[in-house]
Amino acid sequence: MLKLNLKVFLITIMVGLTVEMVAGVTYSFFSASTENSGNTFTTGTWSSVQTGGVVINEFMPEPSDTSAHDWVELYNSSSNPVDISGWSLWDSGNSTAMATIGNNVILNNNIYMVVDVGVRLSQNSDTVTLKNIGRNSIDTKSYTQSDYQVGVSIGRETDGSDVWKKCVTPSSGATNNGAC
Ligand SMILES: [Ca+2]
Repeated sequence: MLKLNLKVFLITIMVGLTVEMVAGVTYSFFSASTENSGNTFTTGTWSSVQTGGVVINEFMPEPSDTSAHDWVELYNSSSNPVDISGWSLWDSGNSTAMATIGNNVILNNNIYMVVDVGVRLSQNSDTVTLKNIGRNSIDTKSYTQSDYQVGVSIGRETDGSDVWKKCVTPSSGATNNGAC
């Protein structure tokens, strides 16, 4: 059973798919061309790349400089790095994403990423949705015209929390704590 698992692991690497390693587990690696017996070696502890924990933390539907682009701040609220390659941001009523994250992008825990989403967020009401590479919704936040104000962002009161506020002091790429 162990050998079978290792073969699957090696095949997975060969076809270039992401391999998820679990924190606290020691892995052994082998040459793909040899049967392995008695030649194991061990590594240290690996941190795990998860698929959850990233949230929409803050967004700006209309910057003070009205010629500037709207933006969405993502925040990894989990305690692990998250692979966000191919994830995308959407607004309502459009069949194309506002922005798509490129390949090989890992968002470390407690880190922010600000995404330029063009000029897509409505001045009336809209919904910002974060989807993973499989186009499954990871997080979504709607706002109404009463939430909309030029130069004022909409953000979580504290990073990752469930309380949303209008942020008169936008904090793109930095903590919302004390700013929203
Ligand atoms: Ca912020």
